[in-house]
Amino acid sequence: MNTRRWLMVLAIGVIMAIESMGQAPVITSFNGDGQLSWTNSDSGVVEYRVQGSEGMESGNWTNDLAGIVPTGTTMCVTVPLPPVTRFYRLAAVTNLSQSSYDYVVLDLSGGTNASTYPVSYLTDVPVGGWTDEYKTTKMVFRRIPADTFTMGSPVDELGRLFTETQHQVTLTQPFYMGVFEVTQKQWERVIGTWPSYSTNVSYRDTRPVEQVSYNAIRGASAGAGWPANGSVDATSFMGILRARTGKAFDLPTEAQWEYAGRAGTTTALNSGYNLTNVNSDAHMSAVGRYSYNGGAGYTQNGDTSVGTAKVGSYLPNAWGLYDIHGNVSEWCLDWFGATYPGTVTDPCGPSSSPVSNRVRRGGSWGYGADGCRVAYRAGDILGNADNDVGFRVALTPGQE
Ligand SMILES: [Ca+2]
Repeated sequence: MNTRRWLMVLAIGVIMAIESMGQAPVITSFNGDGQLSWTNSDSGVVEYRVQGSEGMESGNWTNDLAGIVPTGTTMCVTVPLPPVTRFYRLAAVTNLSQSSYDYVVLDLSGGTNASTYPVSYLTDVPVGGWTDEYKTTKMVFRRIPADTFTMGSPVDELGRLFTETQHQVTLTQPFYMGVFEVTQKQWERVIGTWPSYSTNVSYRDTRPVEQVSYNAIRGASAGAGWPANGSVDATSFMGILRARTGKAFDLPTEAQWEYAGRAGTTTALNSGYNLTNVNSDAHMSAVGRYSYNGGAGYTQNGDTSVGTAKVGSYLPNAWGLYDIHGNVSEWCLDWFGATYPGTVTDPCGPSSSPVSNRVRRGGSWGYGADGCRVAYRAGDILGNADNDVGFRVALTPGQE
């Protein structure tokens, strides 16, 4: 399909110049903040992305502005503003399947009264990066490729526990993992409550939600069925997300969590470093909030220099995931077992736990460096809602 619609942006305003063929969508608005949007009403399978150029005649449209949108969805991207004169177009994409998108974005802005949470797709981090919008009224997920990796820690890793036996794990399906821990504002948009210990209203929106139990996230009835099934209670956080998106959002399995958290690394920290101290460690200080870079000073009404940090405040891993180490410890789907099985494919944890412990991973603001290692494992009782435990959301295609 040779279809193009042009949008020319000048310092004096916006002119839409159209070269029209077929049924391509039109760029419908361009506001003062550089927000360019359109709705793809094409009834076919063609998808579109925004491309920009310094000159309409140059033929150089390599600056992809990262907005692919399937049929029937409204897309909005941020583009550079004048005084630079730029031209934008929608380019048809005919050979990308949905699984090729690098990011999924959920729009939670409708809040608790919304009947749907729109889902859109991005091929890259937006121009300007992940603004607070993506930590409050939206939620963003990164595509994680399928592969085989070594789970657990080597016997000589400083701070290691006996529960971290190394073994080969194969994940046969790519999945999407939350770029950030779920924040207090995101929880409020879905559930309508502010359950967290850190209550300072000037900072709470972009802090991770805590004091949320596994039962509150997935439900104590149907949601207790993992690994026999992936059901959740309709009134739980995941139940509401599923009802409003039609997609089977859930916690990650413990293997998905560690694989995504490592992003290819085999060291204690996903920055490629091992610890030199089990308590205060300079490399740990760079990748997450823990006891020795502000965590220990927590107070209920403190700002983000103590207790939990604003999500995304420290260095991400190679796949762009933030706060794998520290901030809040993160619930995973699986029952906690002190030992790992051998070589496994798509593991989903033990079939039960004698003490009703589900896995939580990554350590928190209350831990030393050894408890924030990517291989570190802990378990917690289903109904516990500790002030250093939160979660991030995952989506595994095929489980929808
Ligand atoms: Ca964390």
